[in-house]
Amino acid sequence: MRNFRNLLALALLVTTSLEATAAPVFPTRPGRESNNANTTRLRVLTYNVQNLFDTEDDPSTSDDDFTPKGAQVWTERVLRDKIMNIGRVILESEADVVGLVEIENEAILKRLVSEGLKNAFPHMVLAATKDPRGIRTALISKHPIVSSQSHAMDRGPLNGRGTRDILEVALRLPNGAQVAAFVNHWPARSNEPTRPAQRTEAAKILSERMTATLRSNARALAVAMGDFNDELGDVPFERGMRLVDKIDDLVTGGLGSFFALDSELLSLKPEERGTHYFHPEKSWSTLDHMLVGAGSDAARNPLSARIKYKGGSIQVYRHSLVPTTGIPEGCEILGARGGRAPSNPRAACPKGSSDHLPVYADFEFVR
Ligand SMILES: [Ca+2]
Repeated sequence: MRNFRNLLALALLVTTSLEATAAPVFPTRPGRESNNANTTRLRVLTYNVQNLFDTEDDPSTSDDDFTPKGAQVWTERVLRDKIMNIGRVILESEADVVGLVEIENEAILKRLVSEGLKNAFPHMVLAATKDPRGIRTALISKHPIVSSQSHAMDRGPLNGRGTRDILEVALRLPNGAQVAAFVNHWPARSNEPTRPAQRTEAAKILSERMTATLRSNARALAVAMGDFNDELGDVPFERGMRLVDKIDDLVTGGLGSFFALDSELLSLKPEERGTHYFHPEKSWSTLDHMLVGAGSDAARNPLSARIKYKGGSIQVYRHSLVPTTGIPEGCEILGARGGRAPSNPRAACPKGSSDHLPVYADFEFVR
């Protein structure tokens, strides 16, 4: 039954994902999940898993590098290592909900869950995408998914850009608390002068969608995560969203204001709070974030949301596969920029996971 429901959830999203559905994100009927004494903590992890492609050529996308004969010599052996290593990172993190970035398709998401994660995450959903390489955002969860929407990023400066949808997922926790999770992968940094404007538009879309969900669900907590390809002080966050300095400021900021949990890490050195290392400049960037917003009831009285952020819990997760250099490594062949050695392209990838570090934060149920 559980597998059938997963398939149904995926099928529903795949068939409806090209346009956001008009259905309410949260149905009004209360959940029937029983309370579980072990689930008072909700750990949310966001992870750009860097090019989780299968080994098959999809003729409709530019995935050709990631085939056994492609530039990345993407063999089953390499892929198997990558799946198991990403699974190990996620399992060791003890996360309950994971926002994933750079997932090629439904089949590879299912392999990650069944092989890498030993089916510990029975609920999953995948966004639509207009990315030329076909990569998508996704979410996996130990808690039931109530509904999901895939928000196209195709207006203003994003029109014709061909980027990843924002995935919105409604989750219901055992105490009935409602969480709306938004998984993002904004356009990459590059020298193209229009990129900041594209990401500012992405920020506006995210802000609007979070606000709309919180307006209709005053008791919900909204959590946005993913790879935003911007630092918190960058223009897209400054102009595209209304961020407050402290979580308590959400009360006065009200609906439409958001707090970046990783603001709590800004006093750390770049190498301590960085999530991605840019080899050409030998510098760290913090591109992966977690933002929260609260419905109007929760803003007036944060306890009414029945779930709240555990202050100080956010951290960049330095998992057991990170080398002693502190710089995370994936399974790509990148030459001087790390990864697999080009001299032996068919070799396995025993330590590779991703060039991004994951970030997690804890929330507490209020019973
Ligand atoms: Ca493929």
